[in-house]
Amino acid sequence: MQDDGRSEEEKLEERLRTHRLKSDREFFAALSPQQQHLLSVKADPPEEERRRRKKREPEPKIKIYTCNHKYALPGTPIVRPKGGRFQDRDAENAYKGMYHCWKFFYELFKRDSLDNHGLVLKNSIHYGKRYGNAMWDGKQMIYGDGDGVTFKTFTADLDIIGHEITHGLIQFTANFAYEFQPGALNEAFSDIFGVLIKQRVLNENVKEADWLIGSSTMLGRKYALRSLKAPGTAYIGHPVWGDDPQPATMDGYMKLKFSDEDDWGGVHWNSGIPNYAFYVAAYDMGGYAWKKAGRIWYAALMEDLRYDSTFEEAKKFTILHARKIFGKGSLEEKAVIHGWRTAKI
Ligand code: ASN
Ligand code: ZN
Repeated sequence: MQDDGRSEEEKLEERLRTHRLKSDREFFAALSPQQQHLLSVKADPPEEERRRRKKREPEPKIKIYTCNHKYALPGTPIVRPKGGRFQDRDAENAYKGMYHCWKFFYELFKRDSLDNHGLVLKNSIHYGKRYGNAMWDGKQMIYGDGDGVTFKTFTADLDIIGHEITHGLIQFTANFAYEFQPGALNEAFSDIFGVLIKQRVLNENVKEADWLIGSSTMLGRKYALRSLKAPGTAYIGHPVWGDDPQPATMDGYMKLKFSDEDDWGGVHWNSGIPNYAFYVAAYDMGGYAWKKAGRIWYAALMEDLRYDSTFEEAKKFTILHARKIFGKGSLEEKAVIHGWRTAKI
């Protein structure tokens, strides 16, 4: 396989951050909401807060920082000119992306930010040197610029921004462990809301949408990071990554170890299975996926799913919510059952 041209140091920095991510997330996930607040960006000063309150409708609170290609977080704050836009394209992408994510959860579900209490959405761009990842680290968003060979900037896809912010939402809600089946659910719900946020902005129905994650960020016209419509086909014969290993059905479940190299039990691979169940269910329902299937999956995430939930439980609770929202024997209930059955759960 071809090398992506980065130095050993750059690759090690990348591995270090990815490794830390798991323990950082675990640390934050174990805190109470009050403790999490102590460590998040402080709310606006009273004057500004009062002004906002008067308007009654909450607004997203978005902060952008630049790491200037260093690894210290959060970096230097940069401010969006009033009535204008950021000159830095990544700053603008991150800002707009956050805005769309916030609006998605507020307009559809009346949820004001990740904690439903207007948590400030903090974003650091230009993280590290040619850093090939983006993430929610437990308290903020981080975006690398990519190596320019396999990846370009990680702010290029709204579905990636939506994926990462959904990790934040999950931390405040179902709080899935980041390993094995709950880890794969963590990944799948992040992919699912990632694509839904994008589909809603583009006003695409289930047939029009491409159901891909990272099609702009991963360089090469034929390549994306993951496909919810056809897991295992997002990239084939990629010069660095080879073939997409994601299974779409439970008989292909990858039994992997609890280690960094094994992706903590294959959380980014086995997510193909619940991703596919969602896609099939949404496709059966037709129309806009965020209106019905998205609503069902959101309700299960908010009300029933937990730290150690399995695929079986995700199935059980999404069926339950389909029935609760749309009625017993409804087309929507049948679609959810069909989705999980197609994924062989
Ligand atoms: N971008 C990755 C994700 O959000 C970061 C990671 O978990 N390794 O899943
Ligand atoms: Zn993820």
